Amino acid sequence: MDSRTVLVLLWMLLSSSTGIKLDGNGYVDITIAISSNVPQDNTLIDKIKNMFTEGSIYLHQALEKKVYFKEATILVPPHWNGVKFDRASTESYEKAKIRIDNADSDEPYAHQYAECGDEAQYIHLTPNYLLNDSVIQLYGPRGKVLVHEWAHLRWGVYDEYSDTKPFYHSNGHLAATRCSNFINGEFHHVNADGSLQRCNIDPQTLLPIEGCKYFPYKNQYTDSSIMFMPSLDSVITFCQANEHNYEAPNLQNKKCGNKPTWSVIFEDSVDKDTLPSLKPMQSSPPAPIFKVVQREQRVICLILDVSGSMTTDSRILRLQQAATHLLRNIIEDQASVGIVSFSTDAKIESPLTTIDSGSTREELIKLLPSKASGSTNMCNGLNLGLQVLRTDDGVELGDEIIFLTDGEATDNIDNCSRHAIKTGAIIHTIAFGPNAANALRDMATQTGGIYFSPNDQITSNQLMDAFASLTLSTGDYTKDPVQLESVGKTTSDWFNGTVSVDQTVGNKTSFVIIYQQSYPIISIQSPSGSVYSQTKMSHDESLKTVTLNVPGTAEPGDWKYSIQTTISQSLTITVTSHAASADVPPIIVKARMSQQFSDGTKPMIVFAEVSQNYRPVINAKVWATLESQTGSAQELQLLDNGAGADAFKDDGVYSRYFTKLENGRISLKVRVKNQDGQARFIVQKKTGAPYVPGYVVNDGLLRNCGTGCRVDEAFTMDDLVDSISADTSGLRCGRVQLRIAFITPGRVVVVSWRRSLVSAGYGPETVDYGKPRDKQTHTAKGLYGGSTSDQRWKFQGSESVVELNPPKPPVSEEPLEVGSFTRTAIGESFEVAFTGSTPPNFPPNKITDLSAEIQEDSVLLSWTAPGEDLDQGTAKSYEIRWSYDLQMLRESFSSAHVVNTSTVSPQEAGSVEQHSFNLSFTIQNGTTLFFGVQSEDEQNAKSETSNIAQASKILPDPNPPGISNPGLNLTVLIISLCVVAMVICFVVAITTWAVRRRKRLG
Ligand SMILES: [Ca+2]
Ligand SMILES: [Ca+2]
Ligand SMILES: [Ca+2]
Repeated sequence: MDSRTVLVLLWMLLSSSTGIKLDGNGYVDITIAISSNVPQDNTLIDKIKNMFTEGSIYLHQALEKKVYFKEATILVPPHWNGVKFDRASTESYEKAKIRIDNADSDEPYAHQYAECGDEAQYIHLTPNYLLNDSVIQLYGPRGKVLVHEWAHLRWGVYDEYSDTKPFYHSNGHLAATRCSNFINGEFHHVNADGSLQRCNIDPQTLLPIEGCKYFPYKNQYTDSSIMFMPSLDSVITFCQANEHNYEAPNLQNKKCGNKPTWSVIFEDSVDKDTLPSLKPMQSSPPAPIFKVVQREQRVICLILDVSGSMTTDSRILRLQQAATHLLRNIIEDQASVGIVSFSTDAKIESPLTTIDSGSTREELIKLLPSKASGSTNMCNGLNLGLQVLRTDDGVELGDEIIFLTDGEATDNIDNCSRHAIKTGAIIHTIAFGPNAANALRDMATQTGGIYFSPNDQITSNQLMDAFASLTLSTGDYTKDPVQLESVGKTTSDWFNGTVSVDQTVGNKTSFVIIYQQSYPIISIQSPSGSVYSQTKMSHDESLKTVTLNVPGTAEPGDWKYSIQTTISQSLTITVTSHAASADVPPIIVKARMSQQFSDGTKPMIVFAEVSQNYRPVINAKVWATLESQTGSAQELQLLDNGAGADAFKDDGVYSRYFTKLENGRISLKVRVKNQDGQARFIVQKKTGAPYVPGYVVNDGLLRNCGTGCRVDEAFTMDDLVDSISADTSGLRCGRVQLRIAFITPGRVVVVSWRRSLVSAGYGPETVDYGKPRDKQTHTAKGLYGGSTSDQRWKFQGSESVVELNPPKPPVSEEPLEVGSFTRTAIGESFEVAFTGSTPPNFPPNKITDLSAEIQEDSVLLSWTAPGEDLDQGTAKSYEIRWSYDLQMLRESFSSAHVVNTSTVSPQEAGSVEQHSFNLSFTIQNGTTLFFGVQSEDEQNAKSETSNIAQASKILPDPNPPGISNPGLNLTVLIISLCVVAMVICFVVAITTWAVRRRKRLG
């Protein structure tokens, strides 16, 4: 093993040791943070505990008794009092994977935007969701909803329901988007007054029109799936291959290549190496152990390297400039700060001092070291810093260290870093220059700190950015600094620009200008034209820094700065502000990479999230700059288009692949602008447990009707395979229900198949359900026994009884204009180390938004073009294939029918591609076809197969079933409802048969 491989393994080992992990069968290190926006209510703590205790039992049940919640920590806000909470250690709001905060809606969700199988960002729950028990009715038991959200968060699976495509056609039949295939229900339209109406069918698409809802039967005979509807009592686990609905147009199929959730959890998730071999627990899991902790005012020690090498490139000056910015504009009031410097020896420059005024800040700034010499004994510095942190209360627990150094340690830092990690302090590390020790990164990763590796380019302003981002949010973003601008230029004349102050910010606004050599001429103009000249700014000659603190709340609009220099020098400007109002959270930007380390085998993705109070900001212009230690920089525009690297269109998360990898440490900086005034706040449905409109509680079983009903019979699978019939003699009302049991490896699944065509007045009769083995007999017409006359079938008293849930509280969905704004943000630095000697060639990205339409006999496919390298450049060619069989296309793309693409030449990545073609035969009405696309680059590297698009040929029906007709009487209405329900049941039966057949063949 070479040293690089060791480094990679070590890094992977260390990175997996942070955040949530599995300790045997139990999940530990789960942090649930309550935002400081939440007023004190100690019952919230009990509700969280109950949710996890109940969730642990569901989790255990869902995954074959393999896992449960073992230990969790609840972080309460600093202002909660009256109870002695334990002291928080490294827990923080921003790193917590479960966040409790107010939002526009009480809908629980997981903030998820990575690839299938990747961990999501966090689970969001509102205080009202936890406190108000009426929501249980809408979403299901909290413990089970938690397992649903946990599956998003931990295993990167997606929802199996769809609000946008609740219905689809499956070979001519209408089906509900659901998993398992054996979930049964009915379609109803709920009127404004709460009455039910049958769903109207769109004559063009033959799909129910908007407003039609799927109501599941309260009693189901399948135990999956939690990602579809956790509120159903029988649902306790995830969809496995034998019940998975491969065709449903839901996110799980789209994002995960039509793979069942169970398979993603066991084969692709972060737990894939552990779960398959984990032994089920012999007994029921013990209740989770909870800790409730609180973080009070920040206690920070700056530990600063003043070794001889800090004189290189005037690093010591830049350290002073950036630390001054931190002390003057970033650290909040009431925080305590100590300063330690180290080289050969270490020295306390300032003991812990509580910041209570501007003058305390200036006192601390004066104590920053300004001279550098000697060697780099990091342990001396680290140990003295820890000592300073103990001076207030005897411990370092929950305190913070900002450790800055520029080089390799003279001593062995491993000797002291392990101890420092164990103290429970949060350690942020800034490894200045290219040679800093890896232990610095590990200290940050393992203590919930932030790791930065700024380079020496003055104009990239990275050290200022690093210090400016060392905040520790409590979830109340009105208290945190917001960086509006950070930019630099080397010039011998003008350095001009505009910074937009938007409505959400303006308080404590500062412009900090740093020059390299000689004091330039500076002028700053407010939107209404007031000019701030140099006399209104403060100038620190030794720090080569000019500061303008705008008094009061800075006027919203475009602020213009003009800086003029007569000699060639580097200049930077940093603009920071705070919320304009205590009750309007500002627009914030978070930047991150999909991985903190890459060996080039898996593409890296750059993400920037633009939001305001959890609302996405869309249509903004977002650029990322990725800069290496050597100063080579790449600029990428990040897109929110739902194609390539971007998981969802218009979710305020802007993404792009980072393809031009380079060995070494790389920093990430993002700039955001509302360039053409198009940016909007929107309310967007996130991935999470579904709201259930209601249930069919009387599911038409014969036991519920009057005299003359029969109890349903149980049938075995063999009965089903040969023929199904039921003697309905004596029946006067209701439906016939058949229960079909079949055994899959490991469990018994009971499927119900209902029929609703008992006639009154025709006397005893045998209803032939046909032979499932023969697909042809199962046309919709066949189901009616050959009759098309509605009058023939009458229903007496067994219509569905639907229990409606209260409607979801409405949320304003009006997109709001954002107005001009600018933001900059940096992400943690990351590292690239190729296993081979050359950078890898990436194929075009997988197409994720392929859609298909059939009109007459022509097929129209649309998708977003991938590039030569993932989502950049232009791919060489496309290969389009289709099949009648979805599974066949998924599993054996190259043997599916090929479409001639010789005339199609790919456009540049991000363009809209459309290709229309005729198949060489007439497509039968009702036929469903499946399509997939692969792309190839110049080096013949092939992309993964796209998402599978499906299209059905539907001839418009001049008399579509269910078209609204006010003259119809109630009986007919009910029949129509049941007709729809029957078609669903029919699809179920076919699937059952198909599963059975596959099993036999297998
Ligand atoms: Ca302390
Ligand atoms: Ca997006
Ligand atoms: Ca390529």
